[in-house]
Amino acid sequence: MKSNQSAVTLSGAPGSPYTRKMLAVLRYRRIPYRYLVNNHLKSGLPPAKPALLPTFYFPCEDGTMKAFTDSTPLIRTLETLFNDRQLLPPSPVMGMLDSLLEDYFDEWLTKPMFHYRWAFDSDVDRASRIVPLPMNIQVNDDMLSTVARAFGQRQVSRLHVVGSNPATAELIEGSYLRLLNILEKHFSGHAFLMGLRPGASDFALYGQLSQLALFDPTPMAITCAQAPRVVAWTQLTEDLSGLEPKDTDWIDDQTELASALKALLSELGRTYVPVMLANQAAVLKGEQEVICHVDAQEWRQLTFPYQAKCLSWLRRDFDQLSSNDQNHFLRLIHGTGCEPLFAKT
Ligand SMILES: N[C@@H](CCC(=O)N[C@@H](CS)C(=O)NCC(=O)O)C(=O)O
Repeated sequence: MKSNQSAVTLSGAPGSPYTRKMLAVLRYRRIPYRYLVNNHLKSGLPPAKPALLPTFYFPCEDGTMKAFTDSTPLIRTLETLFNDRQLLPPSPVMGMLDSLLEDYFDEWLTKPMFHYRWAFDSDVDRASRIVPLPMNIQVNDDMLSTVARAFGQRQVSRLHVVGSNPATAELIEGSYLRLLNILEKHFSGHAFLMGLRPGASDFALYGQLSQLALFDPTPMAITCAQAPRVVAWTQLTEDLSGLEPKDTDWIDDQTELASALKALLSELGRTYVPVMLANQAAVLKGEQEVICHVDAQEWRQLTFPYQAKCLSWLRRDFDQLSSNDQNHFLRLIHGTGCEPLFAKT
């Protein structure tokens, strides 16, 4: 693929957290873009395989357009194609931390997001009727009812994919409430997770909160009541085109980190870490189901090969750090429960 001066093209939808993550990245980075709300087929662009939102289209050397998905590598691609206002921290240790937090929001916070949207009647009703609408806003009412019913039923039937069921509901909701408390405290002293300027993790968090804090009625009410700063932060992070970041704005890994992000890392250690490790072990053994314990409670979920890949990417990044940086990073995460992710096996 090659960079050119023309706008980056992507297709996505407002109800897709990963689309919102990438739109916010493009706005912050002042990268011109063309946003197609699911009409890429009309525009003659190739479909992505698997078809995921958002899909980016980049011109290849031979002049054809190629479809790319997955926000995490897409952020890294945009860093190499566009030089200004980069969002990966220059310090390798902070970069590692940013990637770990990004993965937590992408792979764990999506559980509360999907759970709240599809496990409560009021949320199911709103999402079924509104999430599909931007694809064809002029659809007639009869057709809308049919689409809403089919879409809602499909999504509710997929709750198990993120591990949501009556037995895990409390655990998923508890993790969201604790996260809100941690973030509310963090944002009372810091503009972003990565300091006075955002990193990839800030945008991953924003993507999920664009739904949890601003769209779905149950988590929106909880977030507004419990964490007003988190709601305002989500509104602000949607469009950071006016922020003027400086090189000195990154959070200082030597002094600040211990107090600011340790609580967040401990939250990862409590939920995301045991599930990611058990998932990887189950994928390696070819098992269909992950069974592990979170907070001394049983967690069952279909194995998710993609999440095993996410963990291998994090380990690859860790392995590429110098041994000094590895030790520094391990000191930062010491005592949080995140250490087993990077333990030598
Ligand atoms: N890891 C991907 C996840 C993308 C993803 O799961 N997108 C959802 C929409 S938010 C999707 O397209 N799901 C397919 C479906 O619902 O059929 C990323 O970071 O971009």
